[in-house]
This record gives sequence, C-alpha cells and structure tokens, in this order.
Amino acid sequence: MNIYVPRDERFGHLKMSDFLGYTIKAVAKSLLPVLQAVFDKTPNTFDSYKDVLKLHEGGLPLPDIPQVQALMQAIPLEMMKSILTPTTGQRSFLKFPMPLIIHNDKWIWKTDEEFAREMLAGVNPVVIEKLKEFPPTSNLDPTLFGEQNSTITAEHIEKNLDGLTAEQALNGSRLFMINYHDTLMPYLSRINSTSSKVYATRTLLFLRDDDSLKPIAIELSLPHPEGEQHGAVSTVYTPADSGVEAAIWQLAKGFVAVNDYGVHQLISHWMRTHAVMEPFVISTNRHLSTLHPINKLLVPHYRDTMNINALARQALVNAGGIIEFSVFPSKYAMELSSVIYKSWSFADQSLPADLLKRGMAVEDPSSPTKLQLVIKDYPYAVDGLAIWSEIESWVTEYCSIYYPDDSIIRNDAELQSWWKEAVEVGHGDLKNKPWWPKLNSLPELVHICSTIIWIASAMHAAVNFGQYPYGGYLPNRPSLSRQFMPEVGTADYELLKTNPDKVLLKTITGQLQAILEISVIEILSTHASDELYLGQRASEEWTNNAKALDALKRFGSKLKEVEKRIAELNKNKSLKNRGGSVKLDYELLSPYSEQGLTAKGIPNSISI
Ligand SMILES: *[C@@H]1O[C@H](CO)[C@@H](O)[C@H](O)[C@H]1NC(C)=O
Ligand SMILES: *[C@@H]1O[C@H](CO)[C@@H](O)[C@H](O)[C@H]1NC(C)=O
Ligand SMILES: *[C@@H]1O[C@H](CO)[C@@H](O)[C@H](O)[C@H]1NC(C)=O
Ligand SMILES: CC(=O)N[C@H]1CO[C@H](CO)[C@@H](O)[C@@H]1O
Ligand SMILES: [Fe+2]
Repeated sequence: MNIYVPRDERFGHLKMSDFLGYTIKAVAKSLLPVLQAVFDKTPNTFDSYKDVLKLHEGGLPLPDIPQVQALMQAIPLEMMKSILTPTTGQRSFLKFPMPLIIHNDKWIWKTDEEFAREMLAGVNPVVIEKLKEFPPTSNLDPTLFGEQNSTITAEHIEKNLDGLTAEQALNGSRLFMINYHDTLMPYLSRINSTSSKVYATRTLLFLRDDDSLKPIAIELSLPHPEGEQHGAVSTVYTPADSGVEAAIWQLAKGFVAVNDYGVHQLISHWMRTHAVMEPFVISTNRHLSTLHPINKLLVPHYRDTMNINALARQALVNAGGIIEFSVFPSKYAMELSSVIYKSWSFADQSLPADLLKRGMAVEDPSSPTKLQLVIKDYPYAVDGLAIWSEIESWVTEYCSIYYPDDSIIRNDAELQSWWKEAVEVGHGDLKNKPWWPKLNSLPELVHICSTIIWIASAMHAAVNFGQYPYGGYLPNRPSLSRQFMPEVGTADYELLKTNPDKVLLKTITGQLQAILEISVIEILSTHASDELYLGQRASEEWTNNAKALDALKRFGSKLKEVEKRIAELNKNKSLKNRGGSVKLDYELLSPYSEQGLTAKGIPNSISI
C-alpha cells in the first residue's frame, strides 16, 4: 500500500477477505489489463440488450491468456468472488449479479415513468428542484458564455400538462427540473475534445395528480461552434411513443442519464460526502482528546473514511484511474468536482436546509418536521426526514448532558479549536463564507454535529448503496456517451428506424469501460460483514455515562421504528414513487441490513 493514513484511521478490524476497499485496487491493477487484452480482439460495443444481459446471466467467458492467469494468481479468490466465477475447468467467467432494476422486468427501466421516479427514489435523489421560473434561466456569466437561458417554450410542454397552461403549472408547483446545464456547460468544449461526446442537459418534469412525475421536455445544449462566448446551441426534445421520434426521445433520456451518472459520482457521492468529511476527521483527531464527549459522539462516524478516501485517490479518482477511464468528464473529473466545491455550503447540507433550498419543501411550523414536502411521495425526503429528526434528537439529548449551559461551550478550548481548524484549515478555501455556523450555543453545537453525522451516515448511504442496484444494468445508468444525437440523413439516423437499441448502445459506454465500471460499483454497493449501522457501537464501553448510554439506546429503538414505518410505506400501493411499476421498495434509507449487496442499510460512516 503506497498510501499514508495515520494508524488510528487504518482498516484493521476486518478480516483480509472482507477488504472491499482493497478489491477496488485489485480491479484497477489486475482486471483492467485483462479486459484490455480481451477487447483488443473484439469490438467495444454491445450489439443488443441481450448482449448486456449476458454479463448477468451466463457470464462472459474469459480467454485462457496469460493476463487472466495472472489475475487469478494476483488476487485472493475470496476477494474477487463477487465478480469472477472460476469454473471447474480452465475457463474463467466474468459474471455479475442481477441488478435490482431488471430483477422483475427487463424493460421497465426504459419507461418515462421509471426515468422520472428515479429522480425521487433512485441513487441521485438530491438534485431535483422545483422550477421557480419558466423558462429556466442560467447563472453563467454572459460575458464569458453568452446567452445560456433555456430555449424551452410553453408550446413544447403544454401538450403534456393535463390541460394546464405552463404558467398555471408553474404557479401550482407542478413543474420540476433536473438541471445540469450550468455545471457542465463550461466544461463541454474540453470534454468533447476527449473521446466523450456529451451535452449539458435540462429536464423538465410535470407533477401529476397521483404525485408521480412525467418528463415533458429535455433540452440538450452544446457550446456555440464559433466559441463559447457566443452562447449555447440547444435542441428541445419532447416525449414521443412511436417511430423515429420515440427512438430520439429515448436517446435524449440517455444523454440525461449520462449527465446524471457523472454528477452523481463526482459531486453527490465523492465531493459532497467522501471529500468534505476529511477535514472533520482530521480536526477531531488533532483537537479533541479521546475522552472528550464530542470526540466520543463523532468518532464512530469517521470509521474507515480516511482509509477508503486514500484508496480512492490511489485507484479510482486518480489521474488516469478508473473514474477518468469510465466516466464522461474523463481527465476533467476531479477539476469539475473541485470547482463545484467552491459553491458547496455546510449550511445547505442538513436535509431540511437542502430541501428548502431546492424548493422541494416549504416551512410549516405545525408539522413535526417543521416542513411540508411539495411532492408528498418523495421517498428520499420522507425517509430522510424521519432519520434526520432521530439524529437530531439523539445529538440534542447527548450534548445536553455535557453542555447544560452555553458558556461551557464557549469556554471549551478543545471544542473551539476543533471547529476553528475544521473551518479555517480543513475547509480553508471556504473559510470566509458567511454561512459557517458559529459554535457558541447548544443549538449550534447540535446542528453542526447532526449535519456531520447526517452526511457520514444517511446521505452517503442514500447515494452509495443503490449504485449497483440501479446502475449495474448499464443502459439504465450509462457512465458516458461516445457520439452525439444522430443527424437527419446519416446512417445512424436510418438505423434508428430499424434498430434503435443498437444506436443507443453505440452511443453509451462501451463494453470495456462498462465492465470496469460495474465491477467498481458492485464493490461500492456492498456492505462488509462487520458493518456498524446507525445507532450501533462497536462496544458498550464507549462511555460510562448512564444517561448517554440510555439516550443511545433510545436512538436505536427509534431507528427500529423508522425501519418498520419504511416497510409499511413500501407496502402502500398508492405511493407510486416508492416501488412504481418496476416493483422495487425504496429501502436505501432503511437503517439496517445484512452483509452484501442489499440496497439498504445506513452504516455509521463512509467506509466504501
Ligand atoms: C436570461 O434571462 C434572465 C431572466 O429573464 C434575463 O435577465 C437575462 O437577460 C437573460 N440572459 C440573456 C443573456 O439574455
Ligand atoms: C398564481 O397563484 C396566485 C395565488 O395562488 C394567484 O393569485 C394568481 O392568480 C395565480 N396566477 C396564475 C397565472 O394562475
Ligand atoms: C397510503 O398512502 C396514502 C397517500 O399518502 C394514504 O392516504 C393512505 O392512508 C395510505 N394507506 C395506508 C394503508 O397506510
Ligand atoms: C470532437 C468534437 O466533436 N469536439 C467538439 C466538442 O465541442 C466543442 C464545442 O461544441 C466543439 O468545438 C468541438 O469540435
Ligand atoms: Fe461511497
């Protein structure tokens, strides 16, 4: 291992065979050369969906070549058993488990209904926002990027608004948006000069009477060919269910899914959970003695984070690593994610603040959560608010034991230097932002600690453990696109008439990158055997304070109740966004899980 991680933060409590993290490195070092050797001789595009399914059904036979033998020798088999199925003979097969998204039905992922449902209950449910103005505008600097406002018009959408005008739908909080335009536009001319060919996308969705969403327009934009200062060149696509138009609409959704994949992996997952947590881990170790109550509160939520991040920097997000190789921003991946960090705000990370900011909730003093959701059946928000409020109650009870008086907080030198260093050194690039909470009172301490625990536990779980269940089937969540929308008169445009699936598969991630990428997300979506979930501690002896032990016990039993309530919600057929026609339960925020690939469970910390 060529990384430095302080001894306290190293993996050390696991058996070697459980080292999921090390498997990532094994994939990077040993699987890639095998795949390169294999795909050297065969074309790098899946021919049909059947071809993609082979990865999950029969398995892809690997040739008996030296690279494969080296792979088998290099990696202890129990570490690779999740992805390599050695057979009794010489032959090895690459075979992946069946992703949940195609468990019951191989085609529902293609529907508009499922495409929209995943914005509320999929693996990246943290982006959707209520539309505040129509048409949507851009915040990019017009002196650099020219006209970037949306070109979507009322005529584009009114045929799909159940009789409402665009203005009525906007006014009635019925219009929503997935907006990747401003994030990606400044990178497109660079990204499109690599092998990726992507658009910046805006997707508008309409909220129907049954609380489900319907995509009603997709805008695909590129920088102006004569230079990005001349503005965007955009095309708007609207739903169609037959002919070439239907094939084009499917492709448009594919380009949105590509944007979503990259933003999910680099921003929602890596930047907003893994990366932002490190300053808190380091500052805690440097300033809070192991006997300090806030050290005892937070340390379980840091387990393995430094170690997995160091591994990720070595084998996943590194220059030339798996993420650059298989996700569309390619060599701009880390730059894009760190540029977006400039507009990250700690104050927006608590779930209530995040929902208010995205217009997905409004304040409501009469509700127990003080919020009312704009889409009632928004599974990530419904379950998340239940978890958030249990975290907040536990942290309040615990902190109140040690800080009965705000002056104790102000005079706690360890606590003050902890927060100062986390903000001013750890998050030094943002240290002058006015939104940093002060640490002078119990409510501020509770809010800070609850937010850190939320990010490390529930928020990470929501964006992490659904990666394979939703993205393991490549066409549902392609990580890159290799060509633009076919133009009228081209061979691919003609092919859309006879074999639209082939055009989609030619457009999205090729076989080599796909196999590498699903190997990684399978590992990332797996719970280790000794995972500790929210409300659990490695030992009963973490404190001898009876009140604290009692409060933790209450936290655990409240979470058990949340688990039960989530199971009941999942049975309610009128909540279409939880299971939908695809018949999945939304369990990503159900607190407990067994080992393995379960699409549920909230570990205490970011450890994979
Ligand atoms: C984009 O729309 C906003 C709001 O309507 C407007 O103020 C701005 O001038 C528009 N931008 C350009 C470049 O036209
Ligand atoms: C928008 O809603 C407000 C209040 O809910 C109402 O007064 C106004 O007339 C509505 N506008 C349109 C165009 O429906
Ligand atoms: C199912 O959900 C609907 C919508 O929230 C609610 O009105 C209904 O009472 C629920 N049914 C059950 C059995 O909980
Ligand atoms: C290879 C390729 O198509 N590159 C294009 C990427 O996008 C920019 C801006 O639209 C174009 O100028 C490049 O030609
Ligand atoms: Fe993760």
